[in-house]
Amino acid sequence: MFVCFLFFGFVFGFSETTDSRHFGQGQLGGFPKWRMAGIKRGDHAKFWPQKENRFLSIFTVVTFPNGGCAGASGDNGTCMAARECSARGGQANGQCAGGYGLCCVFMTSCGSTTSENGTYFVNSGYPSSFDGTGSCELTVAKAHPDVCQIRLDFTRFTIAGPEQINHVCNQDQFIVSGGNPIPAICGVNQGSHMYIDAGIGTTNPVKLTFVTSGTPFERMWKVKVTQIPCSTIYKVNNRSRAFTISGNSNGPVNAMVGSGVGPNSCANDWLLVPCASNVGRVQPAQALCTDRICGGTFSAELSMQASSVMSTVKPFRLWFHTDNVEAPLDIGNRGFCLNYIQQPCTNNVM
Ligand SMILES: [Ca+2]
Repeated sequence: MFVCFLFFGFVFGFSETTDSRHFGQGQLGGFPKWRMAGIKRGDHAKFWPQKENRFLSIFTVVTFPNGGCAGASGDNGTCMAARECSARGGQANGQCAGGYGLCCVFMTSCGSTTSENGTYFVNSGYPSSFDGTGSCELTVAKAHPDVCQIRLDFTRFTIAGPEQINHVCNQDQFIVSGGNPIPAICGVNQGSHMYIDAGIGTTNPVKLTFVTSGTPFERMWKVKVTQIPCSTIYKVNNRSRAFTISGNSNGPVNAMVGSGVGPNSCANDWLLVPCASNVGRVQPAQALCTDRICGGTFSAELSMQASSVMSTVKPFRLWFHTDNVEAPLDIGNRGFCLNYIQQPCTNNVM
């Protein structure tokens, strides 16, 4: 089937090196590899520090923060007293705070609800695989009204992949509901992560659901669920200025395109989408398209107006080129993120 490739949306962080990468033939129904700027593992250790007292004797009081800790199993947990860990449904997993606390790991599976930051959501029978059909749901309630994002880290994520023709997840699916809309994904996504906008204040809980169906398959998942307060620096920033690849991007910058000379061409850093054109543009007899896209606005034309971009060049590939030079104009660049869909041309997206 003849299909077009449609690119839209963004937020993608990157560390620049001299590089030219291509992101080819995306596995629709799989999940694009996202890297967000400014996020580190373990940042949840800064999550609402509290104090826990433990009395050793009448005269000695030892206090330690309920910070993040590395459990003996390698899983991350929260350092707390044994009785608190037990009361909150966690499992002690090694010591922390110089032996005065226990690293409390929260791990749960189908049909449960959690409000514990850093909970692991695993398949039934984990660490064994799961080869059944049905629906496995975790409800994530906010640990605090100030939470407005949830990060999912796919420590393990293997479920049946999409069908081979239209790449639709028609057997297994991982579905996020209750937050901002996210397409269902499937296949192998181990090592990837996902952010969910959970809204401000007390909102409906986010639900994470694995639906398994079809032929027998050895499935396994272990998803770390981290709750991110709105005020923290490790929250993914809003989508403004979310496409900034070249040019002085500390203020509004138009789209820059092509490899020519002049201030509006892409001579340093760029995305390359073969023969890209804006969706909705009335094409002249001689089709106009560009390859390189950079600047502060995502569009295949010189414009301050962002646009979805399409390409009909197969195989579908996306290159990202950088030149290892940031000063003076590229220092404020934040990178990019693209959503994409494969679109049958019978849909006439032109
Ligand atoms: Ca550069």
